[in-house]
Amino acid sequence: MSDEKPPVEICKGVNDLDKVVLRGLRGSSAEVYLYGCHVTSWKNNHDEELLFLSSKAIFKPPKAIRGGIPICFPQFGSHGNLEQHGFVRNRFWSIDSSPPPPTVSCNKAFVDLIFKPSEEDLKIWPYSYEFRLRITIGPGGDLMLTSRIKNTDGRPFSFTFAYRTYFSISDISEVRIEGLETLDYLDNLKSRERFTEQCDAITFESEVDRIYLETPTKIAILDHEKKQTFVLRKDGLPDAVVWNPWEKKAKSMMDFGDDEYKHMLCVEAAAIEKAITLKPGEEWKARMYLSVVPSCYRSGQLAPLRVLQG
Ligand code: TA6
Repeated sequence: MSDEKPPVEICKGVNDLDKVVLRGLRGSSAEVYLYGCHVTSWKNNHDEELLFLSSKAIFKPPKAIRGGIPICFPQFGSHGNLEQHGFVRNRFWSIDSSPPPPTVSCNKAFVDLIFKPSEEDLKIWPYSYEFRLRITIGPGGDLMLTSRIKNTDGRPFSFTFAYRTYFSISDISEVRIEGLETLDYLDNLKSRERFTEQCDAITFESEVDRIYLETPTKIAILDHEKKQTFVLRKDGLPDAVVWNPWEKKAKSMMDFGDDEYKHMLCVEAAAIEKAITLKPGEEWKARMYLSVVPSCYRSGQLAPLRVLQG
């Protein structure tokens, strides 16, 4: 009896919440909770964790899980009359019984989850829709999230959206982001005032909370100490949010350790500046593709640039 584990396994997680474990071919894996359709773990072929999950994360409604990849819909942030970041991140999703046809080859492990608003949700946001999310782990360990939102209502509706990925990093003072240089951004620390990025790479020495506008489809997060680069590719998501709460804000969050800001960085594929509007019957699709590559960085030689141009 081989003790090989199945590529897709539904099991119990923290607080007995249902989760799905996806296993790649060479040891990589990912875990998704049905609560919030929340990816809480992504590990490489050496079983090393690539996503940050707070040691104080709360796995209990109505709190969203602190870390991993929370999904923001139908509202990003507090700009609108809904709760911060919308509500699908603190709702229970279900396994999709009629998923879209699999476009993925057989050597990929994937799961399809679906969310449809309840009567209670319709009182908060009065539109009907079907939100399908496919999470796939590739043979090489890449992680892909594909969202399909279909307007099943008789009226058009508009929304904003984000995959709020918390990357696990060695030390916040040792990382830099490439691909956002010269872009305009809205600074959430300055009532969304608009600025232009002057630096040729983004580094961190204080709280950062910015929405970069109309970014390239590829962004690199270089971790010198770990000698690795996260490559974030995105389709249908023009913006990118960069967030690190730093010391003071970290202390104000009860589900976040005081020093944990040193080991996480949020880089979020998003559609914020221009809300997405869907007419009745229309479907919107957005994809985020995460991979991690070894990177050697010697001063003056932006080896990882090859990653962005590759
Ligand atoms: O994505 C960055 C951000 O919008 C920050 O403004 C900060 O508030 C963060 O989200 C966390 O939000 P949360 O509601 O999860 O505490």
